[in-house]
Amino acid sequence: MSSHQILQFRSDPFVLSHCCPHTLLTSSLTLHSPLKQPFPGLRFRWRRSNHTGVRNSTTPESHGSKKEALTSIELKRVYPFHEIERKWQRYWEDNRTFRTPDDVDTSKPKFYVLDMFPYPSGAGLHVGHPLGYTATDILARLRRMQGYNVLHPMGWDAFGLPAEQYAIETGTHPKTTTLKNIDRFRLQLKSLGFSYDWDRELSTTEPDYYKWTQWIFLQLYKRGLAYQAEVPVNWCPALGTVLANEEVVDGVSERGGHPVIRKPMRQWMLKITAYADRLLEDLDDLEWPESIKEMQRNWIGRSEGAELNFSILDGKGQETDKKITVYTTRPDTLFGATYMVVAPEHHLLSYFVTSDQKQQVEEYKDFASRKSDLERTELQKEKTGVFTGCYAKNPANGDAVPIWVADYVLASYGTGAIMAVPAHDTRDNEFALKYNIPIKWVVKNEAASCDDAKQVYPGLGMIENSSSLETGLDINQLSSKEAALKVTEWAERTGNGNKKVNYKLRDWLFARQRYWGEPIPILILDESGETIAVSESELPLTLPELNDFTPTGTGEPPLSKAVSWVNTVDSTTEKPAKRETSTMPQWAGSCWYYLRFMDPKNTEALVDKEKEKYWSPVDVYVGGAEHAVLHLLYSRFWHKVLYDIGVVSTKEPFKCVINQGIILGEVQYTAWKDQEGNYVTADTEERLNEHQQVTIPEERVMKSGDHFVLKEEPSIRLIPRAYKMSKSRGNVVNPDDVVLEYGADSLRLYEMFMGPFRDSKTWNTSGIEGVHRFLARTWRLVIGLPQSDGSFKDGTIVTDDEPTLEQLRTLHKCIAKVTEEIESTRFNTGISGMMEFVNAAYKWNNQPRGIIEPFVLLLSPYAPHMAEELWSRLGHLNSLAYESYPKANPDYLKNTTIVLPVQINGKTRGTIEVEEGCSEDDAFVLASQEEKLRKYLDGQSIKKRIYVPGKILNVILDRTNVKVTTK
Ligand code: ANZ
Repeated sequence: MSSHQILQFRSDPFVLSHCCPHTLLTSSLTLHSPLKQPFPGLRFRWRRSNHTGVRNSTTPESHGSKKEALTSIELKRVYPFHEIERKWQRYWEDNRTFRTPDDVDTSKPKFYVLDMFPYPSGAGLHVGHPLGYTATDILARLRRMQGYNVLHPMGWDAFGLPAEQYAIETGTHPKTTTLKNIDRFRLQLKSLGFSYDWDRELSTTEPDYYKWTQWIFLQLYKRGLAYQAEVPVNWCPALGTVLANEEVVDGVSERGGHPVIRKPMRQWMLKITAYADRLLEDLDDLEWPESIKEMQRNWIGRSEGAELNFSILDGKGQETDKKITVYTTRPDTLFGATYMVVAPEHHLLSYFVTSDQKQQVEEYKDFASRKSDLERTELQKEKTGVFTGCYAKNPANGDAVPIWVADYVLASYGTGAIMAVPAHDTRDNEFALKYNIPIKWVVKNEAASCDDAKQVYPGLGMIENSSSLETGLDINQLSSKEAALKVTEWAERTGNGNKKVNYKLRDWLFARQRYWGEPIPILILDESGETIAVSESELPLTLPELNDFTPTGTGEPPLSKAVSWVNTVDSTTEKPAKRETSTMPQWAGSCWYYLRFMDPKNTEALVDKEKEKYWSPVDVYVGGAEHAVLHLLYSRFWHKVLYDIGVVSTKEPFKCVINQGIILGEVQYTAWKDQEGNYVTADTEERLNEHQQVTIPEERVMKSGDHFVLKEEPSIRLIPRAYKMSKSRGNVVNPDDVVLEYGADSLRLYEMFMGPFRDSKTWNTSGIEGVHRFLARTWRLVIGLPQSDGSFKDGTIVTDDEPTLEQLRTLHKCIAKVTEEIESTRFNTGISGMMEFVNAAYKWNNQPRGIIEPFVLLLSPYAPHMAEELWSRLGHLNSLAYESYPKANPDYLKNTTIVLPVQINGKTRGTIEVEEGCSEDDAFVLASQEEKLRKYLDGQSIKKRIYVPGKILNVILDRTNVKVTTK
């Protein structure tokens, strides 16, 4: 059979239809080589749908994008994903296929792969969710088939603000909203075929779960790691409530636009700072992206420096016994401190502010209370401040320096006061120039000198202008480093200060004035005001039912309205007490859920010790980069506390963390039109903003060089841009629509095929069509072509023939590639490997079982529904979920062609490229077809052939007899 005949036999009408949609139904016998039509890039224009291809932020122009619906026959011809997917989802559910038993055989290796569990929002899943979930699902399915015990659970991070806000607006209880949203999320996730063990599903809002969140809080409390302190909160007088940071936009409440001020309130805090060093050190051994580790390091923000004391001077310039302590990382610049700044909230401010300046200072404090810490420290913002009228003594030289109050100094960092060195600190420099404060250079280096008093040099260098006869301190000519050491030693010796390590990390504000959160299990005794822990045996302390979630107006949390719940007695002393009415922040439940998944039904302990020992740590944890800092830091903190008290056996919870990239909306092409309605090209026109923007559909766009232009008017350049998906932009892609139109396997495959897993990428409907087509081709490769009514026959066209060497090589190369790519989380190139296999297989004249079955197994982690269906049609009675994952045989992976010298009558006349192990006959046929050798062989008769496989072919001609023909 010639290769052409093979192509005819295997020719696939559906490949052809992509390039020629109009011939879809009539051209099924047209002959094209499938190889000439690789999968990507081609599109089913006739299938473009409204749901998945919406792009209309500005005025959309529709032009010739007529959409035709698929007939039911056409739909069937593609492949029956609607039937298959539902069928297998039901099968998995009925058989609890992915259940991880409680009593796994612990002699087997384990693999715990976890998604950052979602907040079940009212909007349902977006296409960003399945990106991470598909990746973890592929890993879970792979490891199951490789013989691991796999833990792959899913749950809900369901406490939080939106449900409560919705409750305030509509009166629907947050629990009702939450359960409804969870049901929807669960349904959506199941429709995507993820292999979660649904028996382990949990929600942070269930008392059985938050009992243990409360238990952990009590362990923290007992160890002095949970305490109360006065801390500033966002207080909105008009709404009478405390607001979360995300509810405050530019100093006003998001709801209603009312002014918000910072007001100190008694709050529960967690002492995460006690773990700062361990949180920092243990980062080093984690297999996390370097960028996340760096973000965590910066957040913890360890810095080394000194605390130095400046005595406050009285009105006559005499030293008082009160001192302001500053924190500095640059003790070497002490002689350059020409003023001091205290934060508006500094505890000594009211003590030393002079009566002349009092009013100005009070007004300034009020002004600063309206800003968040973030706004206050923004570098670009103009610095503001007020002189307090008071001076302090620079301990190094006895100079009197003015004390200012300014909000660029935060009360919450260091000591809330600084020595300002305007020659060497940028912020101080800006401030000093604005308020005419002297600037004194004390550090120089080759690149910077003090010629220009307005210049600032923040680097290190050689110290100058830094000696005092009065104090005897002299650091001139020392390097910054030596000087810093000397100043610190001097300060310690003379009682003027001490060495100090500081952290940016603050203790964690752990209370919210909200209803929809875990109650904090603390009682306040009526008599003494003393706080005591609710007894562990009384947990869970359940949220009382409440119908009115509106703020109390006093700043008291909504729970204070549950009077009969609030008023209680301490069970041990029988003394009357009130319950704490603040609730925990949303972070609480997500801090430890990965532990509960190991043992979700345990009523005696948070997690059984043996189970924890087996499953810990999480091997792969996948989620969005937005959780790179806080969630991971808080979990690590709780985990370390649990480690210290013997609940967990590992120091760190997550061995490997991967952040998936963001999916941006489909690229939108923008053109501009002038008043007359003529297009204006985007590159030359400067005043584009004055023109009307129009969005151009993709079919009217073409690429010209590096640019995109209007097809009908190529001189008009367009601007392509991908935006974050948002309702207002109208570019949100709903996964449900994609599943309906292309099936879950196509969505899974597409999200994996879009690009490298960790990169941001843009949605592209024609991309789904590409992978959908690949799946359809795979289906027909195994099942055969559809019948005239569009349906497919039962069974497969697979044969029991022995696979050829070429088939085995193709398969094993595919196995090696796909396995390697999944293991390295390069899911996109794994798919390319499978596409190459299918392309190659289309050229064969048979599809042996020994080749197709392993391929179906390879495909299954990516497209599990189709793979299960093929597997069952191949005659298997059970799910393939626990079949052995194919292993590549290295014998078939070797580079298989060699260059063989060919001699004619003992003289080397040329070479041929042959497969290793090529037979003598095949080698001879190749030689006789080779251009150079043909002239020696054509028309000759052969006396003898000497063939040494892999080494040489020698053809001895019979000069008397002319017989060979190569035609
Ligand atoms: C004098 C000085 C001279 C400083 C100089 C810097 C450069 P990090 O590294 O982030 O820890 N600082 C101290 N407490 C502050 C507060 N509560 N609010 C705002 N700024 C504060 O930064 C430490 C430096 O930040 C300290 O060192 C202090 O300014 C300032 F050439 O002291 B430095």
